[in-house]
Amino acid sequence: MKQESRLILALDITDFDKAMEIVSQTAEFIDAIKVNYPFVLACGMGAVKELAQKTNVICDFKVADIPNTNRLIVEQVKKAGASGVICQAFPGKDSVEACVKAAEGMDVFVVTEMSHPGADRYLIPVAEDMAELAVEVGATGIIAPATRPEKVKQLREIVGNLKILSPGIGAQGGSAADTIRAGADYIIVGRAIYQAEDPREAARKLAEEVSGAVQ
Ligand code: NUP
Repeated sequence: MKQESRLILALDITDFDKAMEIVSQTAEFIDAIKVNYPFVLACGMGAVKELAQKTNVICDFKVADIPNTNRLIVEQVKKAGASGVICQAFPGKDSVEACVKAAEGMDVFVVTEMSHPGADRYLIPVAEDMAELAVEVGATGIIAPATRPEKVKQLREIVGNLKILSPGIGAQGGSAADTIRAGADYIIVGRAIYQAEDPREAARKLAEEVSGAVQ
């Protein structure tokens, strides 16, 4: 995945034409597109294949099953031409390992602590351990919360040079510059771009903010 703007667009749009319009408006400022269930359930894996021919696509399927099912899911993601997949850590080492193995070189990002407030109950207490798991299994990187930049900094200490992708900018309250300064490699942004009056300008401003914060 290229590392130029360090901006990943979260394409949580259920209308295919609208989604493609946002993609073409913002393409200049985007390193990759992250698709999630809203887009895939509405538009199908065919739409993912189409996007993957134009740019890097990360499938945010938060894969969280037994190893065999995880393998089957990741094989489909690979077949669609995506460059990465996001999986959950909580099913355990064998499940995450199955994702890495099936990915065969495709990027695998492991969710640690999620960005929303409710992460306090189950995820925040075990986030460091999840980051260690990502290192153990040879994942490409982790997902860490832009809503808690101090946590991004702590998790960076654990994951070394693994990639850190951080969602939670804008609509969830996080700051792009603070997140990058805390050690994230990429920020993931959805609503602050696709709901903006001028999505291209919103993406351009975020890319500018990020480049100002990169040391
Ligand atoms: O902890 C996480 N927080 C989060 O928001 C892990 C995620 N994968 N996401 C995803 O990032 C979320 O599902 C959405 O696709 C995107 C953030 O979107 P927005 O809040 O910028 O609109």
